[in-house]
Amino acid sequence: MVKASSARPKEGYQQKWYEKGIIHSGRKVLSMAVPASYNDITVSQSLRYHVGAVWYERNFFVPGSWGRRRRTWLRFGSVHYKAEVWINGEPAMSHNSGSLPFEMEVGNYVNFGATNRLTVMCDNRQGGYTIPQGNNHEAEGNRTKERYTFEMYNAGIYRSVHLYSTPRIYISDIDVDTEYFSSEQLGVVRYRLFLDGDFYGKSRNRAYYIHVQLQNQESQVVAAQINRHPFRGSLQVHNVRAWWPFLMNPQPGYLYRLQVELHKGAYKGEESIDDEILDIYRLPVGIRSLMWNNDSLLLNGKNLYLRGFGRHEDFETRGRGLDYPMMLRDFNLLKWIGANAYHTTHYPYSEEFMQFADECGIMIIDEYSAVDIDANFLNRHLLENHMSVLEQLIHRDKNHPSVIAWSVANEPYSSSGYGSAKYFQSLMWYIRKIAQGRPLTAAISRPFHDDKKNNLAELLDIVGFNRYNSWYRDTRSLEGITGAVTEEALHWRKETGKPIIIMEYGANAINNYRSLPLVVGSPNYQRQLYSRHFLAFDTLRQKKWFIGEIVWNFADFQTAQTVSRVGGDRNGIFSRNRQPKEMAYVLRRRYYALSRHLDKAMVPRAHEERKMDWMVTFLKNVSTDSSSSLE
Ligand code: GCB
Repeated sequence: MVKASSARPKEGYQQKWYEKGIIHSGRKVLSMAVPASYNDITVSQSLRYHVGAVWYERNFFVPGSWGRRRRTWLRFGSVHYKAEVWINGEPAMSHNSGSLPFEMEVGNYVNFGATNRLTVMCDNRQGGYTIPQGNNHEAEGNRTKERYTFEMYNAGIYRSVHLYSTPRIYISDIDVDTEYFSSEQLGVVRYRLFLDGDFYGKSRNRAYYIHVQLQNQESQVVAAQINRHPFRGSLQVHNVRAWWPFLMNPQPGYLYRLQVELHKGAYKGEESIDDEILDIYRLPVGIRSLMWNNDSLLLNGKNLYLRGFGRHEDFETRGRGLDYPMMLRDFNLLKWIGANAYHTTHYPYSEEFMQFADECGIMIIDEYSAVDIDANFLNRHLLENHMSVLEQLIHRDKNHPSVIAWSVANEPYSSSGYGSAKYFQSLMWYIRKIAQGRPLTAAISRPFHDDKKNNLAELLDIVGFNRYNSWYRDTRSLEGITGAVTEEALHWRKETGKPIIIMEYGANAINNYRSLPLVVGSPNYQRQLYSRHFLAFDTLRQKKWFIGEIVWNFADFQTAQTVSRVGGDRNGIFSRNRQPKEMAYVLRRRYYALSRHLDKAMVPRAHEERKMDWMVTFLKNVSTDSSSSLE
């Protein structure tokens, strides 16, 4: 990898590094790991805070046998932020928003049975019309200054890059939609298949048919069908095992396997399935029904109460880079603490993560990085980008049973004025049309005491709000928390008549930082702050339309360097290296107590069990009088 000058971000283009190879760029060539954020891999300050382009390069080999008989594809899981790709010096593809995959058929660019050169330019500069927005290319003298949202400082090729092949005529996509009828123990899987490739005339209609099978986890076929153009149908599964979230069923996350074979030959009924198989596509499928109304969100007919976390894909050295051990560790901790949901703050997590969420029964509020949408840019350019990234997100994640809602924005400027009414009406109109059976939500943080109307809240199916009572707001005044949270939830309910969820709340805690009287930033302050939120949540839960509590943040995470964030953001319930802070034990008691209380879940036989009883009693009996001491 080489770093282009911040002051001359176009130098790589002007000097055609993609043609000559970066070794001839005259810049220092660094070894760089993929997948990873590049910021913390070396010891260079300037690379860590680099604003502008870096250029990656590597050679790769393509098997000779792929050339004639198959199609060759190159796929990037995520490059943050902007990517341009050359193959053997030829411009091949570009993509404009990190955290989402992009791919292209590259058969015309590569040499088969030979070595090829791949060059990727990755530029982390964001602007007013990009999503996320930023303003990090403001030059100060000959230096480019970073001005991005404080937690979006990393850059690089975050996720895996795959070279793969498909048949010449191939299954390019599947849409799956499921329903579960509990009284009959019946599951329905509706599918729609998309083919692509070398079709001539009307041959697509007649010359192919598909053999669709649904297999259970013992590889037994539980439903099957032979079907032809337009390649859509539905399968019925008797004695079905539904997909359930963690702690709502003893066996959460049950997945069937949908296998679709594409056959060449005229459709003649059952006997024709010996014809040549052109392609096979396998997809894990969880069978469940998702519904919502003005009071609740229901899965398989049961009311959901979400208890979970916002999180960052963040760890030492690799930054936002895909990291399997860390991902697994996080799921293990999530189960240990008894949570059932993640809000993918503030970008789509990796595809591997989503597959794991399906398997573990962890529900996902799926979000793209429309963070802090700035009022000064609410125009058509931003809107089109906003629509595009959400469409890409929905396309990527539509088949995951774990996805229970799409979050269209985090803390946007949504108060009246600046054209926000038109902006959000257009956005919501478009996303609603492609929402694939999920409700739309967002995390609102605009003040609610002023007389400005909120132009987004009223359009949502579920209203989320982020509020840092006694942390960013009224720091130290723990007494006011319970009343303030209750008041705000009641406000949004009154204004919208929709289910309400708290999408972020919390406080920093630095391990072993103790003092009496209490100090801000100590584990005890964090615990007290949370406990007072719990009092509000338990009052609100009685109202049924309050459907969840999401903590900020799962773990401490690194941020851009600012005086207010020395050592990063310490809002974690776990430390950055994924060890529990004191609050983790309290939250664990609460989450398991809620699971037992709401979903009759079995709770772990840990020594905390007795305390859990205490917690439930405590939650039931405690008065909301803010003077009750929790020390
Ligand atoms: C927020 C943001 C989140 C931040 C958090 C904080 O409201 O949504 O991205 O990290 O506050 O700790 O400042």
